[in-house]
Amino acid sequence: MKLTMDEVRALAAQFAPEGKVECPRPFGGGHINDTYLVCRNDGSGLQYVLQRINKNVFPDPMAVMENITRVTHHLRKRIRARGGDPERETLRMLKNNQGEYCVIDRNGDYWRSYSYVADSVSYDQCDSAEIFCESGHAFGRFLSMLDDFDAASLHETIARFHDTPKRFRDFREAVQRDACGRAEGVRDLIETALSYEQFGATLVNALQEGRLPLRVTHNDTKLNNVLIDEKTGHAVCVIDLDTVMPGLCAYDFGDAIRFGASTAAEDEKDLSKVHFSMPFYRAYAEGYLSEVADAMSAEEIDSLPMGARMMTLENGIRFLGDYLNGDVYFKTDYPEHNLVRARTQFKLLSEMDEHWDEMLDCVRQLSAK
Ligand code: ADP
Ligand code: GN1
Ligand code: MG
Repeated sequence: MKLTMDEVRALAAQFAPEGKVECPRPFGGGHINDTYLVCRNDGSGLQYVLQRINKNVFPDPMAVMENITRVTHHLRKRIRARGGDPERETLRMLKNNQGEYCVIDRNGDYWRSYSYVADSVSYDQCDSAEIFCESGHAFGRFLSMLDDFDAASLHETIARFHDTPKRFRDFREAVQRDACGRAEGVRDLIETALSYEQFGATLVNALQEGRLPLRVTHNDTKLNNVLIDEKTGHAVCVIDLDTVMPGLCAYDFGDAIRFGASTAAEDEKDLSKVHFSMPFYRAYAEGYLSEVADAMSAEEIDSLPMGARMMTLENGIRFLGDYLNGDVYFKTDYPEHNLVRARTQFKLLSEMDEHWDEMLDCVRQLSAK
């Protein structure tokens, strides 16, 4: 049963030394966790984030926390070494009064708390090429600061997260089960999705054949997972570290593009407003590649635009699959929300297909040595 606000406040108080907090306020536009902003009521005015980890999505919350504490520890060292401010440029997980990183509520859900980055904003839709370019720098720096972190030592917090062929098998199952009788109404979209099944194996095959390297990647690089400094407009901090795992650069580059290089929100109902933006694509690629191109092979560079198509396809089948399953994974505000999201993804994908040559030329030019 859902917790009352008093119960949420009591959980938050466990992360405040004096045990005094103002009433937590829901905030942020994520699809997975429940996020609250908490203010200490001890005269310090300090704010921090309280978050319920979605255990339907993350079956082993302690493994998630172990990854995050290790990765942020490493990032802090690298940020300090380059003269940055670790308190602003990465998250700091807080311990509760018993010295633990998580508290468990009466439903068995895990809650954690971490530093709030003041004077920053995150965007649920991209309307500035400069800001998008900044987020490219941020995710590029994130990758390069983790280049000496042992990828194999990380827990796989969601098994086969970007294994697109596996996502297709799950999608086929959802279509077959048709748990809510919704499949008939969306036959057109199901057929479109299935027509991409063969393409869906491209990156996984390249990885298996050793043509692309595994790196420590973020795996969920949408624009609202980067905090932008309100005053300077520069990216400050990469957040939402739950899916930091071994992965391909193509996943990180690709997911950022599918979300940010769209002229409309991920859940825009009017498809005539949804277009793939080449200028935004270029802006992100400039930011990202200026940080990481030197460390990449030609094949890895070419995999980046492929990642954009792959992540758009993957999210398309995930949203549509969740719609067919009865909206059990992503948070939704109304019954067709996942369907609306799926339609924007397939619209974007078809426009990316049309721009394929330009997308490829762009990353090749930007990384030419
Ligand atoms: P989800 O997995 O649900 O996406 P996030 O960790 O991304 O959860 O948090 C949801 C939103 O809350 C973010 O998109 C951002 O807007 C806001 N947010 C999260 N952490 C912070 C923070 N430390 N400082 C400022 N805003 C934050
Ligand atoms: C979820 O957690 P959030 O809202 O940043 C999802 C991503 C999807 C994205 C689609 C753990 O991201 O994989 O691409 O929604 N995160 C998880 O908007 O499944
Ligand atoms: Mg998020």
